[in-house]
Amino acid sequence: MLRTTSMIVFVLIGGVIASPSASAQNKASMSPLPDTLPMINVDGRHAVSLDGEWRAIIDPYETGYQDYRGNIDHDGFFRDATPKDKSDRIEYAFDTAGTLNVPGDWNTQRPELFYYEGTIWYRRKFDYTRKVDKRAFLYFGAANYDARVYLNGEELGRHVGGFTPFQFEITNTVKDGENSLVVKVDNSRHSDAVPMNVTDWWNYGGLTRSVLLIETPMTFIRDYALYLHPDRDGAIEGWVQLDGPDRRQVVSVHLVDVGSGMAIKANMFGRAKIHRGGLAIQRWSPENPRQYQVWIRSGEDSVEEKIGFRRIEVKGRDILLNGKPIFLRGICLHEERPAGDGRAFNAEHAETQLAWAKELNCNFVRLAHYPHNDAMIRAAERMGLLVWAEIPVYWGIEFDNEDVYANAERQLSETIARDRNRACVAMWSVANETPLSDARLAFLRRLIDAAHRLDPSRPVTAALEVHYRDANTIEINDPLGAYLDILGCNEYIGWYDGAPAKADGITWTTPYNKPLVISEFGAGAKFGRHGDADARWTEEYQADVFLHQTQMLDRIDFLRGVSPWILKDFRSPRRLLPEIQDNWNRKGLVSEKGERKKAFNVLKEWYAERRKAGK
Ligand code: GCB
Repeated sequence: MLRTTSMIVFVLIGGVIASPSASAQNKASMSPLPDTLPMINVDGRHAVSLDGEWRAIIDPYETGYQDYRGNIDHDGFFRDATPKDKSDRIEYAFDTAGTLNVPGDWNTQRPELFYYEGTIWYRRKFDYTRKVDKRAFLYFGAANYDARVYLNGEELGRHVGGFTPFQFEITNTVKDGENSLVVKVDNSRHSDAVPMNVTDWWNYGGLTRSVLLIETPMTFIRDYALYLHPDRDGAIEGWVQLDGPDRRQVVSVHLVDVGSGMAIKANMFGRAKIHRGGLAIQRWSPENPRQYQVWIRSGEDSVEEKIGFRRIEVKGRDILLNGKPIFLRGICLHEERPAGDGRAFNAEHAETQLAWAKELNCNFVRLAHYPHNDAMIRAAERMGLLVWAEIPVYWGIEFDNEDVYANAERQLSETIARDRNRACVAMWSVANETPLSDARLAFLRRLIDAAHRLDPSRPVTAALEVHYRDANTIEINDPLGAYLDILGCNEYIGWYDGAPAKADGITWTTPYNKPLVISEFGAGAKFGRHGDADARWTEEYQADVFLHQTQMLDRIDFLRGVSPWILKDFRSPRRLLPEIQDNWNRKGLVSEKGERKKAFNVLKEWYAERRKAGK
């Protein structure tokens, strides 16, 4: 949440400069949220959904925001305040405007919005009764990309970044009776945004995730972390952070299924440290995705959710899950609905796609290229899939721009804050295919430090680009590798880089003593298009790429995981080839309708063999 850009820059940059760097092997405990970040686990709280039909005014010239000279109109033409005089509202009317569903992208709700990029004003009315002993918050799961929020005509604040949650406290702004909530959402692309103006995915705009009105007691449980002690078996550690006037309250934490509880008094900062040993805890893993019902109570407040407990570490070239080396059999996913177009936003969307991943024999998914919705992460945890979680530092963003850095770090903080209690999240990725430069190295080193500082318990990775040492040797020597815990690398041998058989002669090497995850490889194929294995866009060609690739991957001795590109065909404005692409990136193993292409089975069988061989 930010009220002005300059404020958030100050907060974040100040944090970066003042904080020591940490490493993933560092066993220090995770730090609580800065006050600018939203509360966690909103599903486990007392909330009223504001989802459903919202009135929507499509405003490509931002008439509700700027006057005819292009100046910001501080009277808030579209903010839907009580009319001040008769001349108000001559040229717009929410009451008779069309509607859009929330959550949901606008592009797939009305044909005329399919390619729309710009501003839409959303309005939703709700009734409220103020209570003396309660606080009220508006919580947005995500709005792509730039959101300004107004309640009863008053600006609450602004949030930039399309894939992370934000909240505004409205305890003193909300009124008894009818309230008018207006949100200006602008998905215009900019070269100094994160992501930048060029991406290989659809720029779905709107209130793409749920909106909630959350009530809490005056002092409430804002944030917490609970995790397995890094060295001691059967010990849970963590902390609970209270927010409000009575910070020195007692906090109790119950692990319901093991019948164990603990009660600790919070300190003057509202922080209670948790430690409990001697617990018979089964560790979460893809084979046994065991979760425990956890209740946290303090004063009038209580939250609950299911949490899995596990350990993830990197040792030399191995990734260890609960102390044992694991090979990550993965697949990449975009956040799109499994059938038809549009952004995914609920558990059903998540479960359908993750079931396809399970059918492929996966134990891992790379959630590209931005933080996916909370329902996706929770479904992955329930279903036993480890997650590579990522922020949209993608391609050529402005690495020498301090505001861009602040934006990227804020999105990283918001992601880590929301998901740090998820056992399935195995690593944070800070970048995808970023070109080598000094500015980029400095930017990403800072971001890696920030990830380690915000969450010392998880490894940090990035999807690097391929560099050839000679015609037959790929060497992962990107200087960023020195700062990552896990090396990620995207390569397209057989598609952008030579013919499929080129993979047969390629050797991989690296000076780093670190595990490698091949975070992308793939080839385009239109479902139902058949031909010889050397005919591009056929299912046979794609399957051939997967055959040669998997044979090559078997020869990389420091390979510890793979996530081919990609589970399902996805919308992309960069994919222009008529009759084959038609604005779809066709590298999916299933079509946009869920039909399996031939390569699906190639990968499925290879993963079955790897699983059988225990590697
Ligand atoms: C990549 C990008 C991914 C693209 C993919 C492609 O390397 O990371 O976002 O969609 O290639 O299909 O070209």
